[in-house]
Amino acid sequence: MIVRDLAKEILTERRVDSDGWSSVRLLLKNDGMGFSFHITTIHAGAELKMHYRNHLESVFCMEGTGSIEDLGTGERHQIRPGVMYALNKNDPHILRADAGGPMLMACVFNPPVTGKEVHGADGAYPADTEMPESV
Ligand code: 9YT
Repeated sequence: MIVRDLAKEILTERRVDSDGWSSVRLLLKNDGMGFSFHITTIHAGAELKMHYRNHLESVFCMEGTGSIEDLGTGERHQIRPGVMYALNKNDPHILRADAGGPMLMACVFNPPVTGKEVHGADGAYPADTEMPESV
């Protein structure tokens, strides 16, 4: 069994900070679960263009409000606590947090990320390889 405490792990190398977000990767590839599990904070007012070509991702909003724009269809969906989105088609998207405060999200990636990935210039994480600390 694996038991981890966010309040402790936030102080370790599991925490990754990048432009507009920070994340604590509570489960990674080397935990052997077949997915990774992250608690991610999207900073207030952040606008993040992403395209996970190599990963499927599901996200559940626990705190805060914002929106997600599907760049394939042009649809924009409101995000608030209790809303989940799944990028089941590797959908390119823009995630926006409202200016009033951050969004707190629980995120699952399949295949799992391995460690310190941050988004490349194309908004993706690389396919399953050992990652540089930043790109
Ligand atoms: C909400 C969202 O896009 N989360 C992505 C996960 C986070 N950026 C991370 O841990 O890499």
